[in-house]
Amino acid sequence: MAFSSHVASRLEEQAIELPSWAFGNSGTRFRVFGTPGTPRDPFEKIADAAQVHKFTGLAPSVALHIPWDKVDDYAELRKHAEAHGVALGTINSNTFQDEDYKLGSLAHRDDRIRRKAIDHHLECIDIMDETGSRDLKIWLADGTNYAGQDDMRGRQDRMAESLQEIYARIGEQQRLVLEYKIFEPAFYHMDVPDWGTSYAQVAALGERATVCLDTGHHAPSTNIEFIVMQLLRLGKLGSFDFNSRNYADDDLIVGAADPFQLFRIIVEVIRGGGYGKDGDTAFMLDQCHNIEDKIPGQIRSVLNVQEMTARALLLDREALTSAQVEGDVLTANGIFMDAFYTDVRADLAEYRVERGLPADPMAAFADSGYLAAIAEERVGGVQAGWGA
Ligand code: AOS
Ligand code: ZN
Ligand code: ZN
Repeated sequence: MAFSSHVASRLEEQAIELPSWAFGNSGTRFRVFGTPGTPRDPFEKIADAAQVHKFTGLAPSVALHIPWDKVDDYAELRKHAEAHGVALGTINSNTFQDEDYKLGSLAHRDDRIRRKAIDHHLECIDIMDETGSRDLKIWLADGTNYAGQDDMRGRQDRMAESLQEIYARIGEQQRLVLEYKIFEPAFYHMDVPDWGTSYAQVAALGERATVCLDTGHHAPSTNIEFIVMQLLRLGKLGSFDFNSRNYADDDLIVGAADPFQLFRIIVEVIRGGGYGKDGDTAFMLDQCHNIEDKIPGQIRSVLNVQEMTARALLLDREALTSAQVEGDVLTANGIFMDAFYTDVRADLAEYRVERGLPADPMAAFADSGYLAAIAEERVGGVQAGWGA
């Protein structure tokens, strides 16, 4: 069985943005393991990211993190990316690695520090103008560790003011995307802990401000697909940071821990009009490869997303709707599960070959010798690591 032309053409609409930081070394607070051939600069990170696109056709853009990916000439970086067949994507700001930000950034009590954090975001927007990026993604580490440590209401008000100033500088074709996270690094309260807070903040800004949903940023047993449905319903689901979590913000390979959850999420994205040409919800990865090779780790990730998207596209919505109308609980659930349990791997292999891609991108990349080549070439310099 091959995919229907409808499913095949819907699959062609899929584009997944890769995080530049996935190609640098990372680990836990206990140890960061290096790999031979790890990129030393943003140019090498982009060259590695381009490999993922080359072998899968799924990852045409790369997100940057500032200042980790700071360069002197962004036009040159953009040209370099284009020469490698990819584009520069979302610009991620960083207000969590500077001594000044110990007690917060956009929500800080001290005007000087708040000014510095706002200016950093304005600089990120200048960079977006040069890289041609659409989205500024803001994730704030702001929060407190102890009850009474600071006035939560005052922090919320200051954050709103800071965001307003940043939003005022966002171009007509650009968007501000605000990510939320339940905890970490702050352990009593985060200033943007949940989708409701992110929604309230971006709704106050305007149309070009939306929410970023990182799948690893929720309490255990949260129904994430419900949040996806609600944000799409409200027209505010700007993007995903996809990854897998077993315990906290694990940043493991998407679809590894719970493929069924990924399937349920994608079903809602399609249902809500956020998928492909229908909408503008960006699919991004936010992952770190602590012990596995990074490029194959990213290849596996985008393939996992594609596999669950194919299954979600197979859902018989007409039959599902009639079962729902009939109130036939078990038939409705059975139809849903049938789509999830469909093995699409052979069809995807055929789909790829028809488009000039390798049937098995993991094997083709392994055979390409790229990892051995970069291990040999990239001698000297300092390997990029999480935070650089
Ligand atoms: C942090 O937990 C968030 O997921 C952010 O998206 C962050 O910018 C990214 O993970 C890089 O550290
Ligand atoms: Zn994230
Ligand atoms: Zn995270």
